[in-house]
Amino acid sequence: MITDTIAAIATPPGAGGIGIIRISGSRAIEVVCALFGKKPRFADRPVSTERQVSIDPELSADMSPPPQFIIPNSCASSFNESHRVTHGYIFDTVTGNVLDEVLVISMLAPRSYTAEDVIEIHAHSGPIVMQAILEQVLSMGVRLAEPGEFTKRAFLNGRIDLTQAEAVVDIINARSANSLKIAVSQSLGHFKNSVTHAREELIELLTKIEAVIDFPEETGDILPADRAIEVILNIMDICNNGIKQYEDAHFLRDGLKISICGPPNVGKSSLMNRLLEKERSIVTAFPGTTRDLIEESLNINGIPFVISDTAGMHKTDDPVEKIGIERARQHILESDMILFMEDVESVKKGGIALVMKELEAVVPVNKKTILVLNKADKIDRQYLFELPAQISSIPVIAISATEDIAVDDLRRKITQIATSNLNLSSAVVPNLRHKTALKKASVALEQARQNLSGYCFGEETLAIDIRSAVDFLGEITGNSAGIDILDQIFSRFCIGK
Ligand SMILES: Nc1nc2c(ncn2[C@@H]2O[C@H](COP(=O)(O)OP(=O)(O)OP(=O)(O)O)[C@@H](O)[C@H]2O)c(=O)[nH]1
Ligand SMILES: [Mg+2]
Repeated sequence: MITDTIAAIATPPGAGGIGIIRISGSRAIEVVCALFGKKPRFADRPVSTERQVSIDPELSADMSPPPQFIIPNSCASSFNESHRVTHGYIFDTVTGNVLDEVLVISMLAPRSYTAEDVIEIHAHSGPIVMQAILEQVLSMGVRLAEPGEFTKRAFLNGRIDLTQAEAVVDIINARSANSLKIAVSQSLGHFKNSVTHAREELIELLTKIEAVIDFPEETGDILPADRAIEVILNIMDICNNGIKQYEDAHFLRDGLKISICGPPNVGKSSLMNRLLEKERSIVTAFPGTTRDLIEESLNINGIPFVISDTAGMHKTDDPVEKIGIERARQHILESDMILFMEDVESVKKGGIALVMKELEAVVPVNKKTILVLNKADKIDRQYLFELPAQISSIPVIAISATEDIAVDDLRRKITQIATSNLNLSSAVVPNLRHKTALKKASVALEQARQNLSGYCFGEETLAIDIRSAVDFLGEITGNSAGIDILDQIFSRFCIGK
């Protein structure tokens, strides 16, 4: 059970309009009461239940009469009302100095982010004032929160499941409108609901199987195999659809890995810079300029990409180039899409079949690929018109990276290919962790199905497989996630979230 009270600055560091200090736990209200005071009033207008504090002479320089303020002793009545905003001042408990004028929002358990009592102090956002207020809070015996600890408490207190906790990070890190849509859908619990429903159906099935094992005489025909197979197949469908949705759409969250590769000096780095709209890669007229992988994130037509410029591939004895070329080869295997580039003049001379041979030597057949013929500005238009738009299922496009010819067409082609299998109607896109668990659940269920079809291994084995599937689905929502999984997920958060 969680007992201590935690606090952290919840807004980014640096100067800004408003900075928020968040406190969560059973002592949150008591702590803010000790630091908070209503509008300072002068001693000549006392209120009976109030206590006196002095104010920093610097702050009170233009105030008269002398620096003696009176603040109410008890603010508990304001803060004990949930979702109420209270205006006032935070004081240094030792000196009595006003630290800042603030708004305090109280959100009482369980109607808060963590499902505990939560206090938010909205102050002026400057590093010194925020730190001073936080130190006051911590001086009251409150612990500084660890990264993601507020969200972890929301999970441990049962307000959200693990998929919703992960969605919080995805919302913060969303790199496009589509990534945000997926993250918000997940935070609203759409993925959780489908996994929870599937898991509950399996638990019901498991209960029946265990009854058959424990009380064989009494249960009779409690478990018709056809009905059990139907349930299992339905849940396998849910798992397999989730896996497919990950394969087709995970790039909307993680960014689609796209790699520009090809022989040296064809203009790979020039295209990289053109797409990024900045001079990121070094461009020279000398072959072999790019030697290492250069990776950058970019957004094309609302789709997030992670694009790489690679070393030109050719036979060489240069040891540094050799390493770069090996990295490029490896990177092609790891990428989701390849832009294989050639100089259109060499294509005109050597024929497109030769280029296709070079391409097939380094790019696996099933990889999404575009053949990009660069330096179109140097070739006659007639030749460009005659170029095929497609060769053996690979789209071909002629562009000029430096003269910005047809680069927009290339952008459109890239996004069209990237989204060709995309179905965002459900907006549920599992992440890699979910996909791995769905795969394991699906394998366990397939074993259970085979068992039921032939009743070859008996009810005990059937129960083991179904229990495994229940546990794998529980890993997704957090019902059966170990400490290591929780640590891994919450370490991705920032302090204050
Ligand atoms: N005329 C013309 N020249 C280009 C075009 N794109 C690139 N170049 C030139 O081709 C040369 C090589 O360009 P890079 O972008 O460095 O080529 P690269 O493929 O990255 O070369 P490596 O890093 O050596 O593999 C430079 O002189 C560029 O200015 C283009 O569209 N038209
Ligand atoms: Mg280069």
